[in-house]
Amino acid sequence: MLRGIFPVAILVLVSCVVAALAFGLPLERNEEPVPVPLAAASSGSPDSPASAQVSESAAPSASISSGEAAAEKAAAELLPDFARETDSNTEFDENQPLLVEAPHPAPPGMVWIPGGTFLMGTHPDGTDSREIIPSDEQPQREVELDGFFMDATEVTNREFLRFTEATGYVTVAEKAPRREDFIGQVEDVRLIPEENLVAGSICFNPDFDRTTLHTDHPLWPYQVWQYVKGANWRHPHGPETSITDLLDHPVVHVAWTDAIAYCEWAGKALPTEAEWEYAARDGREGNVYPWGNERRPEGKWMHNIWQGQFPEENAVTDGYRFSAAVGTFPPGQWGLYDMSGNVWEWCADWYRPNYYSYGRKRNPRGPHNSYDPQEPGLPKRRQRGGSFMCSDNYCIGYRCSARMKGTPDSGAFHTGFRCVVRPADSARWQAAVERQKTVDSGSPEPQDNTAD
Ligand SMILES: [Ca+2]
Ligand SMILES: [Ca+2]
Repeated sequence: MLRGIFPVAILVLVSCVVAALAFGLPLERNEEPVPVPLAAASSGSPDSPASAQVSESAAPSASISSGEAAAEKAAAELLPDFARETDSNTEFDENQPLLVEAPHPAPPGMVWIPGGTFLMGTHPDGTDSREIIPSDEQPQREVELDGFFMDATEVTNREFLRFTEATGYVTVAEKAPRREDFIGQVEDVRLIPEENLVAGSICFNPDFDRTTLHTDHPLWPYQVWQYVKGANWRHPHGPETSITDLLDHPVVHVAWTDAIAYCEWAGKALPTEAEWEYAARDGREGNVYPWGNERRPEGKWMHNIWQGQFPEENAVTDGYRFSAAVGTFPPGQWGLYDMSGNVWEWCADWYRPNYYSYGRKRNPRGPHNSYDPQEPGLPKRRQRGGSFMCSDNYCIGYRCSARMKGTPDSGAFHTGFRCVVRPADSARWQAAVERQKTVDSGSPEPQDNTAD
């Protein structure tokens, strides 16, 4: 049977939205639906350099296709995770002091995030809290991190273009899903019309029927999201749109697996969720936003989000209905831009709502595998920071401590990423740079920063 929140993609594929609504299932009111699986379309795809890493590190990824049994298996794995994580951490010496000073100059486009200790998550009595604190942000806990380099901005279309031109990489959203990819997710895959098995991704539907929108129905968000055939990072709003004028905007419609493929090429990595939150807090503690607790200091918008009542009206008082070019809004003291808003950013970690109750203190890497009680059969990776779609009445993902999740092989028009380089991996980054120099010689791609 169908389980959990069934993604827009699937509803569209089987062309039975009304019937699906009748299944009536769970969607937390404050949860922005990060739609899913075309996901399944590419999981296990052998042509992605990321796929090997995913299957290697994540037993539950196989559970995508096996419905009930997968859910039970995932639930059974909830507790043993603690032992697995503590067994697998050998990449640093706990007796060494935290790495605070940068061991070498920052790679181009990156900034140094000095190591330190911080409080991760939300305390019920803190300024970082809200009326109802999502349970997965608790308990607040002390975390120690060694320093690392982080991209100052979200990865841009210009950077992702350079990657695809060098490697020929094709993203998940650019590949047509296969009927068999949906076994276990759709009751009868034969019901999927052939004409719907086309490549695409998830976008907002600004023309949704406002007369039939009932926000007290748990599945109302699916009325305002749509699967757009031909939408992908090159065509963010559908096949008729392009990135020609968006080269300095964040790349979107990238799945976690796409982000990992980029990282492999760049000799970088996705930040852990702890690294991301620590960096977002910008050396301060207990604040709602990276810059403090005041939404608009001196009346100035500090991030690109949704103003007004979602989904009916976006007042766009920050100047941007969709993404803004990276670096449009002010940076923090560590030089990071858009850690709140603009686009969601993938993190490396698997999702488990109770991870804060048992994760290790120093350099936590997240749980060994995923378990989301809302959708037990679907493994999830973390996303952070909120997007231009986040409003005060819905999602509120632009807080430092807010957590989101998504299946690793799905993207959307408001989701991108940024990378880190940990000093222990500097040689890997340097080697990637040398490889890129070889490929770049003879590349027709226009060079930046040319000053004649
Ligand atoms: Ca905006
Ligand atoms: Ca962001």
